Amino acid sequence: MNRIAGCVLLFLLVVGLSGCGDIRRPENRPEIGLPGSERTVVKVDSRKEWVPTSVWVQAGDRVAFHASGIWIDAFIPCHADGYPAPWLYNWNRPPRIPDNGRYFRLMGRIVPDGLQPREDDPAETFVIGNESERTADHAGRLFVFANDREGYYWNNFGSVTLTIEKVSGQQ
Ligand SMILES: [Ca+2]
Repeated sequence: MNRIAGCVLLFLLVVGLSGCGDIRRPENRPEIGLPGSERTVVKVDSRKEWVPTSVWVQAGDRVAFHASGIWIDAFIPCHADGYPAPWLYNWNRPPRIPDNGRYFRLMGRIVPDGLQPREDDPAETFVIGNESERTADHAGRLFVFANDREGYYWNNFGSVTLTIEKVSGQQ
């Protein structure tokens, strides 16, 4: 038995050192391939200020988004289009990205270096919502999030499911 256990340990050690057990996709490889031929599904956790996706785009790529499901901000259930909250804006409590009186809408940002941004940039952030399309004006990795107020993610519940599909662009 000791000999078998030794062989198993040796095998695991060799596999671990050689990286054979690692099937993760390289971080700098595009997940989406030919136009319209592939799609990616991402679960967007409402409690996360940044949700990285495996989607990398090139400038000029056009991407289609479709979100489904319900998430909850404190006691307010809504879908990926969020909910109108002008009273919070009037109270000087807008969300991270000002959004015409809305709260909790699904937002996206394409980040050139692929690393989680340290701070928000409204000019670089765009609305995804339930259904939309977007043409990337620069290359990068797609990050998404519920547009809540900073520091108020702790009282969020649930997630929405986002399907991302490249409809045109480079391979
Ligand atoms: Ca909240």
